[in-house]
Amino acid sequence: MVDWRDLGNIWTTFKELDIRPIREEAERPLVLAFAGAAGVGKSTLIAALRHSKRSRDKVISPTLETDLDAPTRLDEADLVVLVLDATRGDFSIEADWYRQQKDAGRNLLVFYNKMDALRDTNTLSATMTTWVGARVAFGSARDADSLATDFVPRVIESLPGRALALARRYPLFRVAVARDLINDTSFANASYALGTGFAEIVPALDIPFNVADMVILTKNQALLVYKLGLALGLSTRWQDHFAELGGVVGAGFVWRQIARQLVGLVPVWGIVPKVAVAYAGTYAVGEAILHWYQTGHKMSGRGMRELYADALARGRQVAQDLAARTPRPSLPRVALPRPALPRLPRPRAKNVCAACGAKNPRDARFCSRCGAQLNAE
Ligand SMILES: Nc1nc2c(ncn2[C@@H]2O[C@H](COP(=O)(O)OP(=O)(O)O)[C@@H](O)[C@H]2O)c(=O)[nH]1
Ligand SMILES: [Mg+2]
Repeated sequence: MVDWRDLGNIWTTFKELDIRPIREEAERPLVLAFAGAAGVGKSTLIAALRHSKRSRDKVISPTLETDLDAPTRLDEADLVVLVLDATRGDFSIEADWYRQQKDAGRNLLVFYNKMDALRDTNTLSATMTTWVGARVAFGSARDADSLATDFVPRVIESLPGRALALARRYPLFRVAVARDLINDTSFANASYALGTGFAEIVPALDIPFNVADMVILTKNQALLVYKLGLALGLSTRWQDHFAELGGVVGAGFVWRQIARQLVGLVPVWGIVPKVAVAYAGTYAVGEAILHWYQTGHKMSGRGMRELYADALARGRQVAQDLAARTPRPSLPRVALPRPALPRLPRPRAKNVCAACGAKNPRDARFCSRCGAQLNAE
């Protein structure tokens, strides 16, 4: 029996979840390999992947580093990154190597490194035809920001379904993977809320959800918290998440705080507030956790209020977009008898003189300008 005071409480919901498959996926081994000529920046790139601002993180990230002439143990790799030094113009050795590896069925990504040192990008675009059909990324292994914009999303795309394991082992991917998780779950909750029809306010809670909604939405929120914990490198035991994250998101009763900001708008918006709250409640929890991970501090009360306002603004936008995209039920077409329209006289061609081109009244038989005979109708 659901106790309404427990509705929306992530920590109570946790106990009912089967988190084992998620944990197993996050712990499944994942190996990245970096291949390339000497000095292209493989070791620098590997160090960047492992780097974590939070010193308490001890990350075990299995990587292989190999030259092109001695490709060792690449079968173990889930993804092989071919690292190029963008300042060198000739990649013919790399091109041969790439074709061999492609034929061997390997999962490959081409990375143009040292883009910061490149003077002339024209020489580079000429080499692009070598990698037709491949995933290609550009950046600088020395600059984490440049890696975040291109390299990070390309690697995530290259390893579908492996984002948790990737982020867990290689801290460089953590924020990007966490953001994807937050956005996907918030959007899924918004879609769910849209699908379940009109808002019903739960009287004791001031929340535009019914009991069944709350159970589903909070379950998704709890799963998000657990996945975020895994992606950000926390322990796989949910009890530890409770200790770490409990203080960060409170009792998880974010729905109510968010819903409070909506007071008075419910009658005007119809379905929108429910969908917006479903999005915003999930988004705020995720962002609060990410903030804690990035800064090491719990968000302040003021920070939380700002976060709620931002979350709700996003939620409103998503709700409106979703509602606009949902097809309205169309009425069946009924064949009605067409009313008979009065017949109007058809406009007739003007009476134009074949000899001089002058226009004449329709009933004229001779041209008023040149006197020639007009074609009788
Ligand atoms: N300008 C620049 N230098 C880099 C970059 N990445 C690596 N390097 C430098 O290139 C040299 C070789 O790097 P290293 O990682 O040891 O190459 P490896 O032999 O492929 O492992 C070092 O001096 C690095 O500092 C980059 O993105 N930009
Ligand atoms: Mg090296």
